[in-house]
Amino acid sequence: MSEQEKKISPADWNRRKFLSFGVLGLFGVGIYGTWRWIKGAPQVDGASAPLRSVLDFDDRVNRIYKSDAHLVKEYPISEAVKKVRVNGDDGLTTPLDTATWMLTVHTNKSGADSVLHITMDEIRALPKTEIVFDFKCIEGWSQITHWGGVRFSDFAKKYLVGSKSGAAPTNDKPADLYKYMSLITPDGGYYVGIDMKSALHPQTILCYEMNGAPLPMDQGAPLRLIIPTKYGVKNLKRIGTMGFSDERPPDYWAERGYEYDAGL
Ligand SMILES: Nc1nc2c(c(=O)[nH]1)N[C@H]1C(S)=C(S)[C@@H](COP(=O)(O)O)O[C@H]1N2
Ligand SMILES: [Mo]
Repeated sequence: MSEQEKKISPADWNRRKFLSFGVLGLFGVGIYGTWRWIKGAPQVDGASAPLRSVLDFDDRVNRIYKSDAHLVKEYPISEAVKKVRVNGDDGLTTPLDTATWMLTVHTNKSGADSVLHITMDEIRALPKTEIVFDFKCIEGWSQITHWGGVRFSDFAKKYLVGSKSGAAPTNDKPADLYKYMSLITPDGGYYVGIDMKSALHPQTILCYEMNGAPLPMDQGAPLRLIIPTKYGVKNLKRIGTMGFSDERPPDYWAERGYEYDAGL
């Protein structure tokens, strides 16, 4: 036996055992207590209240650090994949006649519920823009994809929606903007809430083309949202109804425990 290896007396051994098991036990009780606290807390939007406040804190950090000047990286068209993945068909399973489809918009102008019905021809008549970017899904895949349509900001300026007064909406006048836009599929099977600042972001588009061709049905024809500053979940396919409010609109995945803003 070397000098360093001192003998431990049985009493000392017992004391050490008692201490370490005690610490381990307390640690366990602590974890169990925290778990009980999280489980027992009331549910807020599909997550227990303590977890939901962590998710909301995340949203706030994102909002502070990601201004609308922050542009998502774009790629040359040649890098866009030809076989675009189809993910999620909630709200797409009911038959839809794209020829008679119209976009329903609840403008909420001056707080009154006025409704617009806008055809695909009217939407196609607006300035067209294209974007190639890395589309990211929270399930852990991403794809460089190519989309075409009208900037939401151009649409909103043309139809004067998104502001409370009915003036052209702009991020320069936040007091006159509704806080949220809601989008719902025609059958109500999928729905998202988008903060207005992100909706008016220059890369957010109401999309009707993919790879230079009309949007396929399973990708959300006739019109979907493409919002590169957010995860796939917010890129609602097959828009039926659009609305504006200061309250957070119902959101399919936020109700199932995901972060509300889903910002990137
Ligand atoms: N109507 C509708 N839109 C939806 C979904 C859905 O299930 N239904 N899934 C979302 C998710 S999770 C992702 S990742 C993208 C996928 O778009 P893609 O199918 O065009 O790849 O659509 C989003 N929009
Ligand atoms: Mo997704």
